[in-house]
Amino acid sequence: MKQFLNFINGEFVATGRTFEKRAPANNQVIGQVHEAGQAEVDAAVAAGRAALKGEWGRMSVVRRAELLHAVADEINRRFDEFLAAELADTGKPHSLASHIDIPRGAANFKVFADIVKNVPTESFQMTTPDGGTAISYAARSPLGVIGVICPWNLPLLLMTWKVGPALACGNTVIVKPSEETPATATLLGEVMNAVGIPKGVYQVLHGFGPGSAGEFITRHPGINGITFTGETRTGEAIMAAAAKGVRPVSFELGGKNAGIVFADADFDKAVAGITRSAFENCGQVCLGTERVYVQRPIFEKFVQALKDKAESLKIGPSELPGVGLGPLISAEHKAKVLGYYAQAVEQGATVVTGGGVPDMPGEYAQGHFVQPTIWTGLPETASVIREEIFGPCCHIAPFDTEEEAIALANATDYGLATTVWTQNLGTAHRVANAIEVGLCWVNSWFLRDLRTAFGGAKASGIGREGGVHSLEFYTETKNIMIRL
Ligand code: NAD
Ligand code: 6OD
Repeated sequence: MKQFLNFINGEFVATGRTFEKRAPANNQVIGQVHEAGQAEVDAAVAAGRAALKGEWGRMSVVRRAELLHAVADEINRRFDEFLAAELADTGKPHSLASHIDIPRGAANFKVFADIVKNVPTESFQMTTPDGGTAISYAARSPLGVIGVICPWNLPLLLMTWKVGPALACGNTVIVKPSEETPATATLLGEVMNAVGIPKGVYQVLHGFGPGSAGEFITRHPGINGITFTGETRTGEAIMAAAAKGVRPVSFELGGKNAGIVFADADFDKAVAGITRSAFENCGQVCLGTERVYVQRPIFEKFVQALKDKAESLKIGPSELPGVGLGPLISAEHKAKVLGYYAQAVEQGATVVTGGGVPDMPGEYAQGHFVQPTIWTGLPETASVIREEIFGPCCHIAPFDTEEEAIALANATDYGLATTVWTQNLGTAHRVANAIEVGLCWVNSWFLRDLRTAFGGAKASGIGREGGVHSLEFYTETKNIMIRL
């Protein structure tokens, strides 16, 4: 049985307190995860602080960047191992993990190493009150030991999206992967040792949130900042923990994202785009579209086309050729999603397609598969329109005017992402500017340029990461003024 150990100060550490990791596709136990407690958190924080004072703290940015390139190269060299680990943990389709999760997991190190190496800081010259001259310049230093608390939906990608810039800026990190997906963060420990990242720079502690590693990390006074991706409610708990000591937080939280399709959109591209945004990764993408608004002249045709697409998705385990929809992550999450499927019916939805559990052969009958599901006919107050489900489902409603579409999209506490489909440039710009989100895609979805700002408005997050924006969180900027 695979053992998922903690990675502390360059060593793999067993604790003897274990919990099971089960495969989403068949619910079989695939490993034992060693839960970290307060003692392991204390040890990791001490090692992280020592590394800041050692070779890592003295290292030039050029050398750090070289090492991070080596990390990316080593992930790519061991691509198949990372892929196998991610597939075993998540059950997602092979094509998805091999094209998105693992390549981005490696790229996150190279991109931020290059950004940090090449981005200048500001400098000003001024005349002093007595007619002299003073110059100011900004100097960046690392924040310190960063707690990186991660979700399970894109485990390697979302973890390295934070670890890459944190290390590029000279910090040390303590990663708490989701209890559902311990594998790739652990494997990355081997990579760090192999390429010569000093001990204590990258560390991994396994466990849960409250009363476990997550809470112990976020409460620890030796943690200088916390970067978190996960549910908004969890963010509230972490923010309360971070308040003690006034530690900064960077939060990427939940969403209830709208897709808006205008009648003038390229119809086939819009259908393909919303198929991805509603069903990719079995709907377990924070940027996913669970509310779709379609302009009335094409409403019926669009609903039929999306139904056809949903019904053509092949459901199955990672390795099934052509699979488009894998399982949900866990039995608990399956119960939550099916609970929403039931509520939609109770609240009067027309179920266009899906709404239940597919017939799966053999061992996969025990897996966490659900049908891709489309509803129409619900009032905007319905729970499946208001609350984040994080499953392969969406409600489609018609709209008449641009103003109505904007108002519908904005009528939520969340503000993460929107995808807008139109061929009218004016409509695209007006709508994109009026939507209250951190990310607006036009005629596209989840298209990424890592130099750009990424994050959520309203209850979907605090702060922005990506490009130079990551530097704002992962460094302290000091202004140095010199009177000449
Ligand atoms: P979650 O909030 O349940 O858990 C995330 C992590 O937080 C896990 O590692 C968990 O163990 C830990 N945790 C839980 N309680 C904690 C506490 N009190 N203190 C410290 N750590 C704690 O989220 P999840 O179910 O893993 O992920 C799904 C959620 O993440 C969805 O809401 C989704 O929208 C969101 N998400 C957002 C983004 C984004 O970029 N905005 C990206 C991916 C996922
Ligand atoms: O692409 C990224 O950098 C990113 N943070 C994606 C988030 C996806 C949410 O599920």
